[in-house]
Amino acid sequence: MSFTRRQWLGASAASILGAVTAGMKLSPLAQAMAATELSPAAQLAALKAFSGTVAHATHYGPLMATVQKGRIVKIDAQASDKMPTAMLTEGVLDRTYDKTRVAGAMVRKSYLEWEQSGRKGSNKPELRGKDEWVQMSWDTALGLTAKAILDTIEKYGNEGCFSSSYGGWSHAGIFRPNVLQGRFFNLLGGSSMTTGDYSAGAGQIIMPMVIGDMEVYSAQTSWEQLRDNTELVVFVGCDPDKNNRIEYTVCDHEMYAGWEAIKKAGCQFMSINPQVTTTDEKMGSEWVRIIPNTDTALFMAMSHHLLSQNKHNQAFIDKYTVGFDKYRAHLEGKDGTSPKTPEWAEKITGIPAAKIRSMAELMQSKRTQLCGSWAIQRAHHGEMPYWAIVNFACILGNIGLPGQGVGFSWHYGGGGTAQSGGTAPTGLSQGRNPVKKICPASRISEMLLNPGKEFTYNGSTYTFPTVKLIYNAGNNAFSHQQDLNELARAIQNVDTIICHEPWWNGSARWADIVLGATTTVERNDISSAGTYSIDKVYAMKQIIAPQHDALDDFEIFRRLAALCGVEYAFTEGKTQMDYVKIAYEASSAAKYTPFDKFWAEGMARIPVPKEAHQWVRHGDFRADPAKHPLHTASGKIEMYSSTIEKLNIPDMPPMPHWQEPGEYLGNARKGQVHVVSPHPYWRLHSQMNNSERLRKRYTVQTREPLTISVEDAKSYGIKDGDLVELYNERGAVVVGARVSDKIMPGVVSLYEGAWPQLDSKGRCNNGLVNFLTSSRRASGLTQATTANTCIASLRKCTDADPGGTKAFDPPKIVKKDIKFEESFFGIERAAALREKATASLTRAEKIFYQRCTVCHGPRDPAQFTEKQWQGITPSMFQRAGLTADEQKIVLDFLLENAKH
Ligand SMILES: Nc1nc2c(c(=O)[nH]1)N[C@H]1C(S)=C(S)[C@@H](COP(=O)(O)OP(=O)(O)OC[C@H]3O[C@@H](n4cnc5c(=O)[nH]c(N)nc54)[C@H](O)[C@@H]3O)O[C@H]1N2
Ligand SMILES: Nc1nc2c(c(=O)[nH]1)N[C@H]1C(S)=C(S)[C@@H](COP(=O)(O)OP(=O)(O)OC[C@H]3O[C@@H](n4cnc5c(=O)[nH]c(N)nc54)[C@H](O)[C@@H]3O)O[C@H]1N2
Ligand SMILES: [Mo]
Repeated sequence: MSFTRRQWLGASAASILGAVTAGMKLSPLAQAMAATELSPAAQLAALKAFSGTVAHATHYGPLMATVQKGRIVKIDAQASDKMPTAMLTEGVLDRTYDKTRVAGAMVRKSYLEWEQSGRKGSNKPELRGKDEWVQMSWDTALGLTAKAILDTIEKYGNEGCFSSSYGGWSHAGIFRPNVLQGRFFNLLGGSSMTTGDYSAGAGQIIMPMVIGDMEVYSAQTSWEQLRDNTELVVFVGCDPDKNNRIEYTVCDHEMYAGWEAIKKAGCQFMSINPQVTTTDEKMGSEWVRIIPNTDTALFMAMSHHLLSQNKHNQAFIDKYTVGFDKYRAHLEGKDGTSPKTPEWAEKITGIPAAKIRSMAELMQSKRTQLCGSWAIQRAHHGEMPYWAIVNFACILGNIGLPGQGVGFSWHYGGGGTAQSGGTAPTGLSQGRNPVKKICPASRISEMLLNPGKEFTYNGSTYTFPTVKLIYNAGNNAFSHQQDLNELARAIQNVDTIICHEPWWNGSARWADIVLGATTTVERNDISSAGTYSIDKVYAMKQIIAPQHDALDDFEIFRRLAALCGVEYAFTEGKTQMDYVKIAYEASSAAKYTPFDKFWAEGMARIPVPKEAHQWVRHGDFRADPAKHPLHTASGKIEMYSSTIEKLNIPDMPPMPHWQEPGEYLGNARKGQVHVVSPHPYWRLHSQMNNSERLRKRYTVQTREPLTISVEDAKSYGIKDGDLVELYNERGAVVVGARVSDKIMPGVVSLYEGAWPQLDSKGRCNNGLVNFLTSSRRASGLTQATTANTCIASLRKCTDADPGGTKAFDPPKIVKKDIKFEESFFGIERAAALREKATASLTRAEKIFYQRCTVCHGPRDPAQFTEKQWQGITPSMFQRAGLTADEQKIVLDFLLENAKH
């Protein structure tokens, strides 16, 4: 496990050779090759001496870093970034050198003592978040990591190890830690996995049943069609301006011009939202205030109204939908429920009945595009507003018309951009995970507190595994999960928590072993731009040497793999730079630009065909529903679903129903407020909360800002800039008031992702909203998060601990030279696991597990029905770049093994 050359093979060729072979003119490829011939020490020295500029790319945008003697002194956006943000130019730089960096391999003090005593007594899980840390050699820390994994598997099976690394928001490249983690574990027989995600967990299960596609991760009608055709855009909690400031790939902000043009063409905008967004400010939207979590009632009432006026599009309904009569009977109250009149909805939504009528008529009389956010489905019964919106669009009859209909991804990935149809660079596969135990994202506490408990998910019944080890890489679970006090209790049932992290944030502090990872600017990688457009490939070149004693995620897993005897299977004998090149060659950009030119220039384009600018979502289905049926049970839009009826899930009716959320303003006590927790304007979730310059722009008395209405502030005696305590039975946070006329009374807004720091009274002193949110599930169908279903009380905070937030003070760390006998780790136990795991895969499995699992964890084919796979695969296949032949092989495999 000594310091190997391999780690440095990927070091930035330009930087190294700039210093080492000064004056020589080599192609970047030749430089990269030559650099690999240098000794690791020489490569490191070269990086540390380098001065010049280096191109890199991030979730925040493509950048050009100015480096002086191995240190980044300035970050500028590349010319291709259409709207650079301070996250790119300040945040990336600040966080790289911040004092919160995890300097190397760390083990929690009480955990270490527990291991040293032969696991006798307790490892004091209650001290997570407060304990001191011991920094030790990578060899010892990785030995302890491997030992913990093998101990767990020995006692509880592979399913005793759980991956909370559900998503890939860490960085934009192909070496995403969650993917590398899956690859490593699968070589040892796999682990229990998180399934689905927090983003759109309800939408992604309900929409395939209703309209045959997840919709949430699908391309939208092109902006040009909206510019040329749309008269009215309706945002339902949708905020493209804020949420497109970052991307899952590299965000170069192509979308702003698209929306500008739509506005300039005279389109009218309406925003149904408890608060005004920056999108609304830019587009001049009419603001319709809605009580949070009541959109279902609004869309049902608008539907009711159009039916009562005979203004529904019966021809569309007949040709393209099933189940209308049942839905109509429910809307009209012919099934014994109350009629869903505008008066009925007024009481629920807070929108006057007359307004509901006029909104419905406006949408019916104009060429209307409905844009639903994901925020509205991160709520109790979050499936229902989506379904109610789709059914309303059916009643309008405008689905599939240019610039009209319904879409749920306008705020994401530059939705509306024209698609190249090309293939993005993709990285290593995760391989096949033989462990079938899953935990839907958002259920982690429930799983840990209820091992063996049955639950339903997407129509099947599963049981929770007994989890004794959590492995978390590139995910901030102790930030993104709801009800963190509950999670803190639940993880006390777990022996070991391992976390790869560059920074001392929540997940690092609440872990037992923290493996200090390099950040994106400290290694070579590759990405693309435009989640949907895939119109550029970006080089993510190493800019500086790893900080402190940090290692790349790839290198951490390589060393772990080496310890467990699966190094070759993990690396396949390739270096990180080899993988970068392979990924590039497999991308569509390689057809137009050779690798060395791409790497030298930092970006290569994938052309977008002209006709892509005219693309219409659901356009094919509209044009010929017989030839292009939807992948629903009926091939049509299901306004009522017999499939769901048969599943017979108590909280999941077979058509949109208004079901009262477990907590909302309609059942809150007097004086309580609804807390919505949107995604932050100045961050990507928790990332960059440690940037001091960014914090200066938004914090109030060093804390996270709380948007509160003028009316509520007045009634609580709160002034702008005051500290506020927001609390409920689950927890409490201290935040700073931003009094605003852009939020409705009764609702407060607190961005997710502030780092945790508990004050002397156990309140989060930095304002992490997930100490307040509830871990209630959306429904028994989807088990999705309900982050936006949250009621709390508030008061002016007059007893805050002095000195402001301490969330960015690193924990206490001691450095120690700890050694164990090699036999202590029991590494030889890996051999048997390795043997069992390397059973051969079929060609179809290889393609599926290698090419289709690079973004999210591998889906077990049996999780979805044939129809669902047919609905999900087209966009998945395109992005993964499968040939027609490969698509057929994989689809056959999926259909054969689908849920029956
Ligand atoms: N209340 C509330 N909660 C929410 C939401 C909400 O709307 N409201 N939204 C939910 C949603 S949709 C999501 S997607 C989740 C987001 O939750 P996460 O995906 O967990 O969010 P991030 O904070 O982006 O986590 C990325 C982590 O990777 C780390 N990282 C960065 N670079 C590297 C690297 O190179 N290597 C390694 N090993 N780590 C790295 C970062 O420091 C960070 O800890 O939050 C969910 N939680
Ligand atoms: N800048 C930035 N952009 C991001 C992210 C980030 O962290 N930072 N994260 C990315 C990720 S992982 C995701 S999942 C997406 C999230 O995308 P979304 O989930 O769509 O966005 P949010 O920011 O959570 O919320 C958007 C709006 O929903 C409104 N809202 C909340 N509840 C309701 C309701 O009940 N009804 C109505 N009508 N409106 C409601 C809020 O007031 C807010 O204005 O964003 C992505 N984009
Ligand atoms: Mo998300």
